[in-house]
Amino acid sequence: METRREFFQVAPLSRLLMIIEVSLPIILLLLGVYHGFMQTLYRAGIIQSSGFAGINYYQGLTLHGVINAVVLTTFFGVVFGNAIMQFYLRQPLIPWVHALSTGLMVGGTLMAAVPMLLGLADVLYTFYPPLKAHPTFYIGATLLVVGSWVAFFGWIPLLRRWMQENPNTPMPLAVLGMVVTFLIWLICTIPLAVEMLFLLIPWSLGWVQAINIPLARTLFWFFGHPLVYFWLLPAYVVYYVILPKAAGGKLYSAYAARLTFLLFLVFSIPVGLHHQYTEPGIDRFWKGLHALLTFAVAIPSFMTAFTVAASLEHAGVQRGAKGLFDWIAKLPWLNANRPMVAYSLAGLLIFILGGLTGIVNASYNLNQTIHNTGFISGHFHMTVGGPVFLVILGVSLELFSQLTGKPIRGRGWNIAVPYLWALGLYIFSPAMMVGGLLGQPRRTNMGLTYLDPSSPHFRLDWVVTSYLAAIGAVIMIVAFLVYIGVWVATVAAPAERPGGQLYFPTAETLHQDAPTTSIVTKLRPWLGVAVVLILLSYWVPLRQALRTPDKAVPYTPDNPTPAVQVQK
Ligand code: HAS
Repeated sequence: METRREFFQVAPLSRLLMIIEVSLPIILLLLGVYHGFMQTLYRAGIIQSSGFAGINYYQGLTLHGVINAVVLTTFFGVVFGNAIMQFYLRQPLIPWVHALSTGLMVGGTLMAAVPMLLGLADVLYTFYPPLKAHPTFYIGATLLVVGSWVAFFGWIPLLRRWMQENPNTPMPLAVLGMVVTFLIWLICTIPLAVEMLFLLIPWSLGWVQAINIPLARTLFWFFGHPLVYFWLLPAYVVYYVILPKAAGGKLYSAYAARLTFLLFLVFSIPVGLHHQYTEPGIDRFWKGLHALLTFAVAIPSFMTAFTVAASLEHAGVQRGAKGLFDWIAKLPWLNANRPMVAYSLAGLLIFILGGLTGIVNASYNLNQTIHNTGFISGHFHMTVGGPVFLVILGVSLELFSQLTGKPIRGRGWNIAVPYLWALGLYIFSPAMMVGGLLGQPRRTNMGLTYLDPSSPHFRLDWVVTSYLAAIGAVIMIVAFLVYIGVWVATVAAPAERPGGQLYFPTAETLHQDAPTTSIVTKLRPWLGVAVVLILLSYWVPLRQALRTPDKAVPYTPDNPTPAVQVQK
């Protein structure tokens, strides 16, 4: 049973590195969020170019996607993991490993930023061919990933020592959640490394002229879907470990929570072909198998919906709720001293629609209707832009406050952020989804002729959905600006306690936790099943992709992204 613990004092070097890890992505986010907002104004025809200083549609979209979906999430996964490991394992990080990891991540990010800002890497956050970037983009992205691996490798000796010292205690739930998150990350970034080292980097350096596009895309999506669970699982750690306590109750079942994380380890990787249903060269059987496994990966999220709702209901009852739904009203929605409740509840409410639309996407036949339409943007903003983003914002501010010793300022404003964001997103995303169902494209740089009543391509219904999406985006940008205001006020506040005192409120479990003999306290069997499933589901598709002949895609420094040039 997990009980409340005292804070853990972080060593000075790790404290400094963690402040960098938590602050740098928030600073970059100013650029990332700005370019997202510009996309919506551009798509509604309110502005004619999607950014300042001549930044074009694809460049702005690349900055938006790479900063928000890749840089922010990777830094957050690492700094949150660093905090969880130190707090629950009660050990400091290994200083040189921590310094190496942060150095690689910061260096890699800056290296990738230069070509993006110069317009030499307009390849979007999905960066697969035929779009091509300057080599420094790929090398920078690779260093960012390697830095996150180093962080993970640095946790293993701590974990081993803890297990030797606590042989009869199951791994703390938060630690299990983060270890599973990074195991998924480690496995799924291996195909990405292969794509980078053997396909993309030689091709962008001009060492080879031709590239196997289906193979590169299959390797990318081998990484690309598990990636979303690398984003999601830290949020689940917060929902299972912190939220029930902050809401005034207990975790309904630690056993269910452990099983959830382990099921993600098994099912989150062999599903990437659901992004490639429409691509030729891979037999339908394998796409069908991945569709089936995609439905399987929704099961741990359904379990989470049940377990978290039951924990919240318990919290409501502890706070005096009587009837069937009274517990909802009794939750501390507006308690400014427990901001993680507001950030978590808003994220969960968004994820109901975000998750359900994922199941629509997974259906082989429904996918034919919505693939590459605005529906997909609607879906992923309600997942990565909803629960994931809000947990990142809430926890980053809390970590910054703990690391610097500065109290969070503007607490009332702070809890307005998630609800405002949710309101904006509940306008933005459904508008994108309805637009998608009406045929509105997901990404478009085709002159936006649908906005011009004199054009034969004019579509009034698309104008309406584009404007609604822009209205939602205005509300979201207001929420983000309020958040930045709270952050700046916090930075400006004088420290009130020594910096580096980590503390996570930790929920006890209502039903007994699993004994150490239980299968849900072991990692190896689940890892074994995961590897077998990956081999079974990817062996043939990769062989099929390998058979495709390489295709020459012209590359010159003036024409770094040929497909974009063609569309223009
Ligand atoms: Fe997805 C495309 C299928 C989850 C992100 N997804 C994307 C893309 C992104 C993305 C970024 O099968 C676009 C990639 C690109 O650029 O092309 N997705 C799924 C499925 C799930 C899913 C089945 N996706 C996510 C998550 C993401 C994410 C999570 C980010 C973090 N997705 C797809 C498919 C595509 C796709 C296809 C490709 C489409 C195409 O054609 O291109 C599932 O994991 C979802 C399961 C989730 C649930 C929801 C459970 C609800 C919960 C909330 C409970 C609420 C409570 C509140 C407790 C079943 C846990 C109660 C409280 C009160 C107070 C009342």
